[in-house]
Amino acid sequence: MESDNTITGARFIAETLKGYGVTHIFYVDAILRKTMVDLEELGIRRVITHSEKAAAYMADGYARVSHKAGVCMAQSVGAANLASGLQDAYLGLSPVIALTGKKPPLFQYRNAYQEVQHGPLFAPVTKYNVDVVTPAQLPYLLRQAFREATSGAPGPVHLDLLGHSGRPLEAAEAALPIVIEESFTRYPAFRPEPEDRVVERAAHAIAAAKRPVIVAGGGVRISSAAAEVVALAEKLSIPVATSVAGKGTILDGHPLSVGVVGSYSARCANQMVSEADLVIYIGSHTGDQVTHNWTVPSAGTPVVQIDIDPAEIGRSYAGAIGVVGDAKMAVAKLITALNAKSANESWLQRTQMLVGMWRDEIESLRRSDAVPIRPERLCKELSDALPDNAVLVSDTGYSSIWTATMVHLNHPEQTYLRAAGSLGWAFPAALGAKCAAPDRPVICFTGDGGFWYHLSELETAHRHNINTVTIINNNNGFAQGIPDVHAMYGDRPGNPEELYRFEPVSFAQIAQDMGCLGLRVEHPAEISGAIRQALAAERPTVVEVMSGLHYRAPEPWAPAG
Ligand SMILES: Cc1ncc(C[n+]2csc(CCOP(=O)(O)OP(=O)(O)O)c2C)c(N)n1
Repeated sequence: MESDNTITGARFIAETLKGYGVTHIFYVDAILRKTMVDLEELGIRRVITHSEKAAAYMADGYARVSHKAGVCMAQSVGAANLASGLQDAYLGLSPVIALTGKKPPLFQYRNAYQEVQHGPLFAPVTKYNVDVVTPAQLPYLLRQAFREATSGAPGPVHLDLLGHSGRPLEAAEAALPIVIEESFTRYPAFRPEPEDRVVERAAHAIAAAKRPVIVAGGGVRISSAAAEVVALAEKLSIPVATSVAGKGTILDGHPLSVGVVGSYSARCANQMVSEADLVIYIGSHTGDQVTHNWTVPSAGTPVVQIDIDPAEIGRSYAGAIGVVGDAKMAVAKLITALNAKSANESWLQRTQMLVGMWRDEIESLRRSDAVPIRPERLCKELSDALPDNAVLVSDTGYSSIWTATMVHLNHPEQTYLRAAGSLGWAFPAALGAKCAAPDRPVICFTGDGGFWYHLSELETAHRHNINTVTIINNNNGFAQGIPDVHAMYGDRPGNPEELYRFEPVSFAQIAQDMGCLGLRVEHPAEISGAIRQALAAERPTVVEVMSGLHYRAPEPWAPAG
């Protein structure tokens, strides 16, 4: 599609976003106000949020579910807030395009009101971070923004627009050709295939392994490679662990599934990966969390690593056999290169034994009738009530551990998204996810500490009919750090509770007051009914589940020494 008529910058930006398939943008006024008028005409929803960070998280959740770039915006003074919201997208490899306004050159270096340098704020959280200072740059830099965000390992980009709200660019009239490059309207923009020779080398190592384990990372979701990963596992009877971000690659009930490995993990997954004689990482950054500080597996364990980014190969496990390419294409090629092999029975028995022991250990907790409600029981009820096509969006900390280890995904169409570490991410991200997939049930799982961050977005959800279900594991405080706080006090007198306890507040009541549905659950037997009522409500709903600060999530298993 191409035209070279003279148009306003506003029209150009709006039509380009439309052409790239953007259906919603998330922002805080005042940015591109003239463009907003064109966006309305083109049917793009303009979602004003209550903070720039929430806007970035919404764009992130939108991008993770839509497989398109998410767009967020802020004026000059909002840039720092917006940048802070890109940290999770950067760590989670999510293609978010951030647009900000920046005061013109004659305002620079003379104490301009409300402005610090934006470049350094965005540098650590973007792949691409540039200024747009004249309308003629708009066509090639906006196209480049989509190109950078959606290709290779996806990630956030930032365009700093001339004028504190971008007005000089959007008001200008110029010959601005609108060129939509189809490949970059979604991600992965391209699916590079690995070379035959490296596939053969990896296949040889996999065929020779006696105790192989696959670790599927977030790259499997980015590449939509889950079916291929499971097919590879089944062809050679290889057990599959996942990172938290990779959860959902294989059904939790699959006989080869060993659960989430690393620091937020199922004991059996860490045991299996530790005992492996070959670990096959697929789309995993092999960072501290998925490897439990590089102890699982131990250094020196042979590794095959499939990644789209050559710089990742061997970063943590020296000498890794690298397969560089898109995960879906690479695994498909590996499947072709490998002959089916009869299972190593003793390795499969070991898998079943360790998984069985872990399952037995947690099952009594998942069925607990305790009051206050145990999070494990909440997760079991959530697993049973989760619709086949649900998107489950989890916050970080204990919320990540509870959902990663205790929620069982039973259907291949279910999607699991997790915060890459930012407390409070999940609720706005879930709203963005729902904008991307209005026909899918979107359920957020968060603690009260996480929910406090962006609870004002309940108003946004109500205003835009973004009907998510938010389950709050409400223990009136920050549970995860409690043992450490008490360890720091030791026998010394003082008030450790001041460091983690909040005043009791009814989130269900707050939700009601903001026009949403609020349900409060105090007994385990009521959880299922409340979740089902929330899913049927067709309103933004908060299900506040009264839990306890003293409940501890599973500690990671680590090898001796
Ligand atoms: C931005 C940010 N600040 C601080 C933390 C550290 N942190 C992780 S979990 C947590 C407590 C979360 O409390 P809540 O959401 O209520 O869950 P709970 O532990 O009580 O289940 C904190 C403070 C973080 N991950 N991110």
